Amino acid sequence: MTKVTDRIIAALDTFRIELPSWGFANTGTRFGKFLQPAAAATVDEKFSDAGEVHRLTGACPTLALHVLWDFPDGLASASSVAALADRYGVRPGSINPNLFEEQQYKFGSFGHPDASVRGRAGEHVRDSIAITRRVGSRDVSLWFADGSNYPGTQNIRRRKQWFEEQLRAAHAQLEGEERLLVEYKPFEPAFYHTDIADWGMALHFARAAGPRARVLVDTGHHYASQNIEQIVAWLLDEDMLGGFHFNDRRYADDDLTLGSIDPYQVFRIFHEIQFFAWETGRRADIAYMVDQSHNLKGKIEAMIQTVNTAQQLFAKAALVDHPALAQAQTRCELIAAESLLQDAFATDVRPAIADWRRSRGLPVDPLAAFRESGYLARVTDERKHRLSGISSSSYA
Ligand code: RM4
Ligand code: MN
Ligand code: MN
Repeated sequence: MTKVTDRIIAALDTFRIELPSWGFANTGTRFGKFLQPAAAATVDEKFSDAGEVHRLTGACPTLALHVLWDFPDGLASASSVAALADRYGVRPGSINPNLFEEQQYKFGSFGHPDASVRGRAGEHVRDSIAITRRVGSRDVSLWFADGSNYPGTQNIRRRKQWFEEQLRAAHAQLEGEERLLVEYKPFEPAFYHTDIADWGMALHFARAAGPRARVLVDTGHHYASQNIEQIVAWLLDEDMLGGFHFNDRRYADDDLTLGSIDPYQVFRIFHEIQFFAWETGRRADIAYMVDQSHNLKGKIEAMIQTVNTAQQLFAKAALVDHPALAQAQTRCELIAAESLLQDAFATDVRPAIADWRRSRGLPVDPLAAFRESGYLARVTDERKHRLSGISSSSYA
């Protein structure tokens, strides 16, 4: 075995990607949905589809779940959801509370000026932590739609303080290894201010919450051309990087397939993580999650494509010669340093990934294996009769 193959195999053995349950369901844009007859409608079907992706890729043992959509009876749904894990070979992953869909959240949740709404939002997060524990998961992933649309309409400082209070109270509910992940987003659905607009605010709130809170970086939640790998490097150095929501974008929060627009950026993010591990001897505890919902592509195929791309970019980043890079940086040898990244990025890692798959008893081409498996035809047949009853007019 060559050294390149060894490095790639070692990297892939540590690399696990969590898929989102909502990525298998019919979703769309604010203009409408294009319904797919094979889309999952129940949590059982979402586990089944995720199980298929894991069976073919060997890299996706957990499924991110959404409290409102996947636990219709809250905590009472937890044991039936946990049972699906045994059935489909995929464990529940991060638990995502929903603090944005109900009418009461029109003007916010943790940042709502009405204390009773804030209180109910806090209860929902408390329930979500209980669900997390009951299904044997660890991370509670918080994303807030909170913000305002017009200057002067909200007290930004008060809202910040309410967030601090609520996050501290939520953190106090954690036990053992459980973590709170705090996600930021600069705009949408609020278009004047969002209460957690960037990584600095998320870092502040995670610290205010308590020692088991970390920042979640959604790659689509930045202004155009922002240097995301620098944010990642800073969070690593502060021991505050909790996880990712991966997707790609060209304009805003486009939720396109990972690496479809700018694969070099994903590579640079993975490079910062692996460079950190080499330099410090510590592997950061990072939840790699996908946050994509495919409106046009086949959902399961798009997930397999995503995993494949993520593995390729992670493997390429594992090829950067770290000692040589450290030396070139110290000596300010710019072209030498830059070329170490470019050479790794240009390496064709597909043969080594194929070796890894073969040695783990996985199909060498998971997408082809999926197309040959007959799974899509089977579930299309089982699920298509429901299409007529589903509305195509709303987002979720
Ligand atoms: C947001 C964000 C969250 C996701 C919601 C529905 O843009 O990415 O992670 O849960 O969308
Ligand atoms: Mn996200
Ligand atoms: Mn998003």
